[in-house]
Amino acid sequence: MPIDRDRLWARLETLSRITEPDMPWTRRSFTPRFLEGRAWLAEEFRAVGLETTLDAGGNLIGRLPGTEQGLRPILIGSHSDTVPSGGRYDGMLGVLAALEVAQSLIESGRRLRHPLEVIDFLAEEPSEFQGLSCIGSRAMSGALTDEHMELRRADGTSLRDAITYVGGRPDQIASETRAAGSVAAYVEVHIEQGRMLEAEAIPLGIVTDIVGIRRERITVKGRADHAGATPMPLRSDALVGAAKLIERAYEKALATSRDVQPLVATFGKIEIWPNAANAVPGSVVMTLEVRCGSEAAVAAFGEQLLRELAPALADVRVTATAERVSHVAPVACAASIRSAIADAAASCRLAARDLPSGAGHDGVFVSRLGPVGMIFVPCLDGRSHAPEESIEPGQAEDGARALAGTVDLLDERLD
Ligand code: HGY
Ligand code: MN
Ligand code: MN
Repeated sequence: MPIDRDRLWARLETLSRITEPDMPWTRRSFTPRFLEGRAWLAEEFRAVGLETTLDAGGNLIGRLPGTEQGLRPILIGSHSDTVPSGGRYDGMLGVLAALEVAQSLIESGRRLRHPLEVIDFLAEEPSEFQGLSCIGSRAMSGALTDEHMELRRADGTSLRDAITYVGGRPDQIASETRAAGSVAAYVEVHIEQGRMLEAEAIPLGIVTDIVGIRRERITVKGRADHAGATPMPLRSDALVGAAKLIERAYEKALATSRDVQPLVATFGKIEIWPNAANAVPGSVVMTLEVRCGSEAAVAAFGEQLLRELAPALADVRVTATAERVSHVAPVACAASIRSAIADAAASCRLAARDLPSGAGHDGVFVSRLGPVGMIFVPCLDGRSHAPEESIEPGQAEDGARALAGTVDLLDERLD
C-alpha cells in the first residue's frame, strides 16, 4: 500500500490547527474544540469511503469490510485528544496514519480478508474526571465501571453526561462491550515520547510492553492561618508537608533509575487551599503518578512513601492520606504482532529496535480483546506533552509505511 506522505502531513497540520487558540496545542476531551476535531475526522473517514460510526463509548470508528465472512477485525488507530498545551503528534499521528493506510488500501482497489477498523479512541489522556484516562478503550473493553460514570468534573458534569455530550450512549456501553478474543489484532503508531530511537538514529521502535500506571490522590492536611500573625513553630503548613513528600518521591524514584525496570514518579497536578499569599496553606491535594514495568513496584510506592514520611510530617504537625484514582497493570505486546512489525520494517528497509513504552496507551485496554502491538517513531529530543513536540514528515511516513506492511502481514497470517 503506497503511503502518500504529503496527504498524511497535510492532515496532521489541519487537525493540529484545531486547537484552543490561546494554548497551542490543546484539544481536551469533552470540549467543543474536541468535537470540532471529531467532526473533521468523521468527515475525512467518510470521504475516503469508511463506514463511519460512533460507538456507545464515544469512540469514532471507520470500518472497511473484509472479503471473508466471520473473520475478526484488525483495529488500527490511536486518540485525537491532547493534554493541556500538548503536542501536535501524540495520538494524532496514530489516527491519521491509520486513516492513510485505509485510504491507500481503498484506492488500491484491494481488500483485506479481515475487516479493518480505523479508531479514534475517546479521552486517552487523563481527563477532567479525576484524571481518569483511556475512557473510550475502557468502555470498549468493559473496564468502565458505574463508579467511573458518576465521576464529576469541577462544573458538576458527570462522566456519563460528558460521554453523551460527545455522542456516546452510556446506557448501551455494557451491551456494546466487545468480548475477549473478538479482535484479531490492534496496532497503534505513536511517537516514542522518549529519546532512545533518536539517540540511536533508528527510525522505528517495536514496543515490547506498555508500562503500568497508578495514580493516587494525596491529601495533606494542615491548618489555614494568618501568614503574618502565626509564629513558625505553631504552624501546620500543608504545603511544607507536600514539599517533603514531593522531594522524597523524587529521590526514591531517582534511586531506581539504573534498575532493570526503572520506576518513575510524578506529582504533576497540585491544588492548595486557601491558595492566598497571606494565608498558611491549610490543605493540599495533589496527584501522585507512578509508572513501572513491575506492577508490584507501582502498587507499593505511594503507601511506602507515606509510611516513611509519617514522622517527618508529624514534626511539622500535618498528616497525609492517599486515595487510589486509577491502577492499570503493565501489558506485554503480542509476539505475533511484534514479529509482523519487524518483518514489515525489514520489507520497508527501515531499521527497527525493541523498546518498552514509558507512556500509557489505549492498547492496555484493547489487550483484553485481542493481541496488541505498537510502532514508535522518534520525536525531536524525545519531547512530548509540550508544544515543542516535533517530528519530520518522513518520520510520519515511516510509521504509516510500517503500519501498512504490518496490517498486510497480519491479514495474511491471522484467522
Ligand atoms: O500519559 C501517558 O502516558 C499518555 O501519553 N497518555
Ligand atoms: Mn499523551
Ligand atoms: Mn498518546
